[in-house]
Amino acid sequence: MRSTQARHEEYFSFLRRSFNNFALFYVLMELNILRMDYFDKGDYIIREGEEGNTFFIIAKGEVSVTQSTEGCPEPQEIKTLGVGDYFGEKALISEDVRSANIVAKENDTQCLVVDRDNFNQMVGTYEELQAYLREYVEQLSISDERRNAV
Ligand code: WNU
Repeated sequence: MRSTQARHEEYFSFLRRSFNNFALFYVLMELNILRMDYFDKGDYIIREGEEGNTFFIIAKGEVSVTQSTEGCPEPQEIKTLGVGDYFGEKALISEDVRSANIVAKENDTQCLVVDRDNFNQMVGTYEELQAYLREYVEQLSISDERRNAV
């Protein structure tokens, strides 16, 4: 029996190979399952506290993840994400408002965008992917508490 980890790696490697496949990419764009959004340096892709119905995959550029924490007048940078990284899953999975800011770090940052319905369909197909994301999102909530996010 293959480990869950090994199967996740298979899914992700499948996804990576698929996104290199121009035909599939084209079909997903044509079917409006995927769209590309463009941002300039300093643009807010996500704002904490707002409602959100979209999931993002970075196709070009870098973004900064920032969050308001107790006792700090400005949101603090908690990490940066680059090409192939994704974000925005937490609001969809925990049915909550956005829990951090996502800010473009470069001009012409490009993100593939998937809406809630397509995200649920995508994730719902793979029970293990769903379990994996739920677990990950719980970890994010724990690290939010540790840094006293407001
Ligand atoms: C963090 N705390 C919170 C990141 C991306 C994907 C995964 C980490 Cl699986 P949202 C804001 C988004 C949130 C996450 C992202 O920011 N995020 C974090 C944290 O420590 N959010 N609360 N680190 S990068 C990241 C894991 O995607 O989803 O819809 O919007 O709340």
